[in-house]
Amino acid sequence: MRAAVHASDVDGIVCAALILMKYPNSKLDFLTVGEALKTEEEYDLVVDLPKTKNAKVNIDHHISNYQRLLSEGRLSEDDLIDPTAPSAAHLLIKYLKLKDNPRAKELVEMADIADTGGYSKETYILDRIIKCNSNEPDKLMKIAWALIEHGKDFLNDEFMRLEWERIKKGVELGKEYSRRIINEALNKGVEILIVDLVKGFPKVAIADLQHDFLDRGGKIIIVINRMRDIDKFCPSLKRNGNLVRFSMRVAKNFDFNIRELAEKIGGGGHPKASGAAVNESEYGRALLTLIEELSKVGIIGYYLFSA
Ligand SMILES: [Mn+2]
Repeated sequence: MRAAVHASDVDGIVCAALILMKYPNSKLDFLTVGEALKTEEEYDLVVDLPKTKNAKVNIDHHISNYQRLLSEGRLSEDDLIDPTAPSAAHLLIKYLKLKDNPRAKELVEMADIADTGGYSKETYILDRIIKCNSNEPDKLMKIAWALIEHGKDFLNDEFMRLEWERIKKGVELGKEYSRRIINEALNKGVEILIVDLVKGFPKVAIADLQHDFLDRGGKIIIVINRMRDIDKFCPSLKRNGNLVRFSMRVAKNFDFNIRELAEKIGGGGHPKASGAAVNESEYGRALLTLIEELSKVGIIGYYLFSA
């Protein structure tokens, strides 16, 4: 089995684990969405990613991929794409006929929680370990095998335990910075927060910054990552050329489709969680587009972070 999965989240790595459970000798590639759109590699299976050029079967739950395939006439009978599925793993477990396997079910549960904005201690920790290692295929394979062996108790795996011990420090520092940023914003009555990260914010804590702002009553948060320095806690997370990353989240109870906004600056994703990567030279224009659109929605705050 030659397969590609999404490199940087719980769903993607759970999909890798499911494939390895069924086909232990699979050769897996861990791709970003951008890489999937470009690659010419031939795959038997492409999961939790846009359908690659030479993919036999695509299994996914992103509506943007679904619409793209429809409009390009590339959706085949063998593909399994359901935008209402909570995770790609949710579809893959059926495709691989692993539904009666308790370990497989346990892993899919984690993917469902992770991809629907839910929370469990396991998915939280697993997500951070994956994010930190998302550029290192060998480590991602180790994580997938640890999931197969230990399921939710993956911290019983020596590699996973040591990784978490290390990464946790970055999470804690990020929490401290986040508290400062969020307090200042909320004190000023900000509803929509744009945080522009220039230096020194632990990348592994970006999701917490977003979560905590929404948890404390914020409506929308956009984190812009244009940090150039090597991350202290996750040094393998290098910046992708001249790309600036925008990560967008909307509060559950706030009716706004952030995917449409993400698409305006060349990105995509889900209604509550989307993202975009824009060239540095386009950064100013993208920021302006966001501010223009969001100013119709609520009070915007802009926070430039450098530590
Ligand atoms: Mn997914």
